[in-house]
Amino acid sequence: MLLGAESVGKSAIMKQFINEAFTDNNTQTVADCYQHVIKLPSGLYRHIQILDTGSLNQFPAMRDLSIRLGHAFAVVYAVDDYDSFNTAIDMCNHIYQIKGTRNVRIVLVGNKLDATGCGRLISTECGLKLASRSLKCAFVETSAKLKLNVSCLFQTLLPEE
Ligand SMILES: Nc1nc2c(ncn2[C@@H]2O[C@H](COP(=O)(O)OP(=O)(O)O)[C@@H](O)[C@H]2O)c(=O)[nH]1
Ligand SMILES: [Mg+2]
Repeated sequence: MLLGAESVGKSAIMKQFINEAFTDNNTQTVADCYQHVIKLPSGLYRHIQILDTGSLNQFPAMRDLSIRLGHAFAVVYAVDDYDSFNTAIDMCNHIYQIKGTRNVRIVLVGNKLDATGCGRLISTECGLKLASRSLKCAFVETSAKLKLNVSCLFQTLLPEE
């Protein structure tokens, strides 16, 4: 399940993973569900469903139901958007709360890695520290635009067997 603030690039990451393409459009997502077959490191194939949440945040009851049913979560922020970083922190804690345990597969994702220089507000160290020390979850930085680390993200997110 892909969660995070509006416009951080959730749909772009999804499209890069499924279609291997990047289109620079900013269409709002309500909630898109993708079916995909992946090959696991063990050699087995698994059928997975990925839910790209957008405006679902405006429907907390539905969002929380999806969280309750979900197996793995990518919580995305944009490295050039401080508010989205705070939203991601809140979202991770919210997932832990709903699941009632910290034993949940969460990957904190800093997207828009290509926005370097003055565009970047959240450093790699900052994201990594938060993930490892406070949230105790995995961490990856991606660029949906340049297709950096997108497959790595899904590898971390999905089960090994
Ligand atoms: N520079 C850059 N822009 C991106 C990246 N990913 C998404 N975007 C842009 O950010 C905007 C929002 O993307 P979208 O996928 O719709 O965000 P969502 O609301 O989280 O689904 C669009 O204009 C995308 O082209 C990225 O990795 N780098
Ligand atoms: Mg979207």
